[in-house]
Order: sequence, then C-alpha cells, then structure tokens
Amino acid sequence: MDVRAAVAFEAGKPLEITTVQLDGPKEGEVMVEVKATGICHTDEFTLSGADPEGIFPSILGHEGAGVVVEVGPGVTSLKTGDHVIPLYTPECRQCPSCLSQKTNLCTAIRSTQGQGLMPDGTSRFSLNGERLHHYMGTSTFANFTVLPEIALAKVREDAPFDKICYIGCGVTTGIGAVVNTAKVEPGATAIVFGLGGIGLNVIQGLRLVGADMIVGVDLNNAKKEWGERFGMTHFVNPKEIGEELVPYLVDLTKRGADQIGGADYTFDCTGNVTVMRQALEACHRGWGQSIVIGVAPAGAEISTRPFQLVTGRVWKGTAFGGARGRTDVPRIVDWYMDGKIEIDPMITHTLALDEINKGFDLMHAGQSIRSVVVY
Ligand code: NAD
Ligand code: AHE
Ligand code: ZN
Repeated sequence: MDVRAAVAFEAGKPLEITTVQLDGPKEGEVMVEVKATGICHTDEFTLSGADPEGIFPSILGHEGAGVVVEVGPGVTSLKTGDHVIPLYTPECRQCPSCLSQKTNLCTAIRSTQGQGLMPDGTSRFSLNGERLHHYMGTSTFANFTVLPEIALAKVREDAPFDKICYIGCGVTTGIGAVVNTAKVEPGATAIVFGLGGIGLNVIQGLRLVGADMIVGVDLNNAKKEWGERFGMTHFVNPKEIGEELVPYLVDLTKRGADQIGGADYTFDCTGNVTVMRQALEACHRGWGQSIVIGVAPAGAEISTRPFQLVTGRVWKGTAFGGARGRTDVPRIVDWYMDGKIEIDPMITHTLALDEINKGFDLMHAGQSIRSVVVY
C-alpha cells in the first residue's frame, strides 16, 4: 500500500516527504497506523551521520503512538483497533536477556534491527521497487509502519496519541533512568547535565521519587525556568563557572556534617563525553553513581582517572531507562493519565508531517523541548 513518509535519503540532508510503499505484516508482525510521533535527539544524531549504525535510505522515527490496523499470522497478543506504542527496545520475554531479569535489553531481534531490517532479514518499506530501511525497528516517520508483535506495548484507549507518543522514548528514558537504573531514594542529591527532552524527564523522575536537591546544568540559561517547572532546585550554567565546574558542583552538594560533597546521583543527558566525565567526577566519593544516558558520536570515548572508580564512584549506562516496554510502558501511560507525571508542557511544538524538518531546526536552535508530528 502507499503511505506518506519522511525519508532520510542521505546523512546530513533534510528529510524528504514523499509517498512510499509498505508491505503488509508477515508472521509475528503487526501493521500500525501511526497517529503521532515525537522527534528525539537520537533521530537527529542518526540523520547527521554520527551514528555508526546509521543506514540510508531509511525511515527514521522511534517515538510514536498509533492503532493496530492489521495483524500477521501467529500474532496472539494484539488485535485490530488496539492502541499501541512502538518499542525500539522490544520485550520478547523468552530470550536469555529477558529471562535474566537483569536487563531490559532484549536480544531477540537486535541484530536485524541494527541492520534496518525486520526479523526475517527483509524490509517492508520500498520506493519504486528499491528497498528503504527500517530504523530502530520502529520507523514512526511514516503514517503506517510494520513492527514485530514483541515491539509493541498495548496501552489504554483514552490516552491522547499526541502526548503519549513521547513515552515511546523521552519520558520513559528520563524517568526510567531514575527509577529503574539508578533506583534513586527519597532525600537524595542529584545533578542532571543537559536539560532537554531527556533531562527534564530525569528531573521530573527525581521529583517523583522525592529527591531533596536537584541541580540542573545547562549551557542555555533559558533552561533554568524549564528545569524549575519540573522540580529542579538549583541551576548552574558551566559558561559562568569555567574550568572549575566539578569542584563548584562538589561544593554545592555538601550537606550538613558531610563536608566531602558530590551528588549521590548524576545523569548525563547531553551525549558529550567531556560532560560524562564531569558527571562522574561530580559524584560523591564512596557511593555516587553516574548514569550515562546521552548517545555519543561514532569514535567518541570516555575517560577518567581510575582513582575515581577506586574511590567508589560508579559509572552506569541506560537504554530506554531500563524499561521493559510491554510491561512498563502501559504503567507509565497510567501515571500520565493519573496526573503523576507531566507531558503536555514539554511538547512545545506540534507539526504536520510536511513540516518535520522544522522540528529538527527547532531542536538545533535549542528552541523546542519536544516537537511532535501529528498525522
Ligand atoms: P536535547 O537536544 O533536547 O537536549 C540536550 C541539552 O543539553 C540541551 O538543553 C543543551 O543545551 C544541553 N547541553 C549541550 N551541551 C552541554 C554541555 N556541554 N553542558 C551542559 N549542557 C549541555 O536532547 P535530548 O532529546 O534531551 O537528548 C539528550 C541525549 O540523550 C542525546 O544524546 C540523545 O541521543 C540521548 N538519548 C538517549 C537515550 C537512551 O536510551 N540512552 C534515549 C533518548 C535520548
Ligand atoms: N546506534 C548507536 C547507539 C544508539 C543508542 O545508544 N541508542 C539507544 C537508544 S537512544 C533513543 O533515543 C539504545 O537503545 N541503545 C541500545 C541498543 O541496543 O541500541 C551506536 O553507537 O551504535
Ligand atoms: Zn529517542
């Protein structure tokens, strides 16, 4: 069938909005009418050419919400009409990783997903007979897409697509990093580096679990008001501190009789490896944990003095906030619908598919938190 899509033909070039062809779902697959999709920084990262797994031509997008319109043979957990959120981290509940209960990184289809293909090694998308690749197994920059059944979370039907699409990545990543990965306890001190679409969700996750001190760090002073809106207690602009950022943060987080300083938890939400080092070194000696959320370009490496780890700081990473999508995403939708978490104010721009490149421009200019394309 013909569908409308924003196609990434080449790295570093704007997306082209055009009509492409989509084949129906095969064994274990589901066709979804995408109703809305967020534009995440990771889409920009891949489009820019910085992603070692980037493949072109492809249909990007991984932060969607929609309705099941057709199920392939063997699909048992979903039916036509179900409301769903695509999962770039699927949950098969059968692979060694899922069964371990130690990680959310399901391995059932990761290798074909990374090659821009469905699990049978083919693509459902094409343009005039030429293959177009899938992206992150989701390709939500098309008004219809096909995914494996294990890569869809079924969600309640009264939740608005143009808001819950953000749970498909940013909301779950930020809140999950706090709740699942760091397991932050009430009363903790935390520093969040980068107050964009992810960092603000880390901040609201920290507020949710009852952190006492939530320091936000961003180069853009406009983010101060944004951070405070979601629970940030202190704001620091590194440009106003200079070389001494880490000692400054360590000093800021000194509390009571404990005059060592450093945060219980820090979060990198920038993808900048220098910031990742600062985040680790701003952790408290003996127990501080630093969580890497940001995605760094091909070839980038992190470094620190091993002494930082010898003296008890812990470096961790998180993908999709450690969430097991089919289990956790419906719960996060409930949190939103019950008013426990906020989404609406972070969606600063709503666009038509034809305007999708404007969403990338707004991101580059630091003028948006989240742009959402509504089909
Ligand atoms: P964003 O562009 O909305 O926000 C980034 C923020 O970081 C901006 O406010 C910017 O001003 C700030 N910043 C940039 N350099 C800085 C520096 N040196 N010091 C302090 N602040 C700085 O991006 P986003 O959507 O919030 O995504 C953040 C990162 O998280 C990206 O790298 C993205 O690819 C990654 N990400 C990872 C996961 C995951 O599962 N691990 C999921 C989603 C996004
Ligand atoms: N392909 C990149 C890495 C990109 C990456 O780390 N993606 C995150 C999700 S970012 C969502 O906005 C992720 O889930 N990683 C785990 C995985 O299995 O991809 C590279 O460097 O090769
Ligand atoms: Zn994302």
